[in-house]
Amino acid sequence: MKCRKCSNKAVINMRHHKLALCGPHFLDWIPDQTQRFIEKYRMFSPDEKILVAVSGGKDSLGLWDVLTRLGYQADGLYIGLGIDAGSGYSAESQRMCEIFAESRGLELIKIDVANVEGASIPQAASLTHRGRGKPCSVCGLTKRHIMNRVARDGGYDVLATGHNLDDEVAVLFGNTLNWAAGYLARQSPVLEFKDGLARKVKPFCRLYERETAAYALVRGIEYIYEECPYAVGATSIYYKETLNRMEADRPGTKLSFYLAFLRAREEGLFAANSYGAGDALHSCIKCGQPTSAPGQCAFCRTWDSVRQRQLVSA
Ligand code: Q46
Ligand code: ZN
Ligand code: ZN
Repeated sequence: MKCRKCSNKAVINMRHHKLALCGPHFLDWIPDQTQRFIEKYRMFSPDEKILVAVSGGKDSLGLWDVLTRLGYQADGLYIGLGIDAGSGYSAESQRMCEIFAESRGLELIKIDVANVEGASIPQAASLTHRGRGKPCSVCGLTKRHIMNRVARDGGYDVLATGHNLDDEVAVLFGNTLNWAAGYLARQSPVLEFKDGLARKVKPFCRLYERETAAYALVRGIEYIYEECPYAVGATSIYYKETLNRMEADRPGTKLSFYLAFLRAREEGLFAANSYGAGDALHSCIKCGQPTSAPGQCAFCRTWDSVRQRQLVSA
């Protein structure tokens, strides 16, 4: 297979785009596409300060790389979850982020959950019995809170995550199977949050996972291959496998499913389920972050109960 642009040997064939590219042309194509999506969805402008949430994986480090190549001011945020599970997952993912930042002279903010909150994510999950033996519910809640806090305290305009098309389509598929209209209304490449929260953006949302993986590989980015050990058996992985089978039979299925959804959303299909002006959020009385009910937010309630249980069991 030859590169469409120069006839050298192609490193990737993107059947859904009917496009094969060599290494150098593919390394240009990914930032070009990303810039197009940034502009199309009005994610941010060159003078805005971006915080990229990095996990040490190919998507988030690839995104950080692309944003700095495009000339944006982007710092990294690594959240140490304290997940070991025999594989040293958190230690290794942190190491990948550090290597990446140091080799490029970039600013990496590191927040260790156990240091700041007094317990690692698995410890907190087992103390609160939240999430039926899996720490994902405490983890998601905690990551969201810390990202918002760091973005707010650091004066960042935008919070960028490395979600790729496969991630977005798996979420969309799950929400569609359940007709979760509220979630469908909120799934978007850009989340404009009021109440002092940073805007959330996903500049890789139209890139297949295969493409972000190839980018990291061709670009020589060192990243952690393993997924978090708690991701095993997640429904989202089952959806991804199902969608991969559909994509193999009909290239472009995932992209057209996602784009058709965005069009329908744009045309107001879920407008009735969006947050309206009447759904004003409250400020958490403890941390000040927005919350749907008056009083403490879910993060503060969860971590207060973790600390109380630690005292009881001490
Ligand atoms: S939520 Fe669950 Fe992930 Fe947290 S515990 Fe691991 S799998 S990292 S996106
Ligand atoms: Zn080429
Ligand atoms: Zn709070």
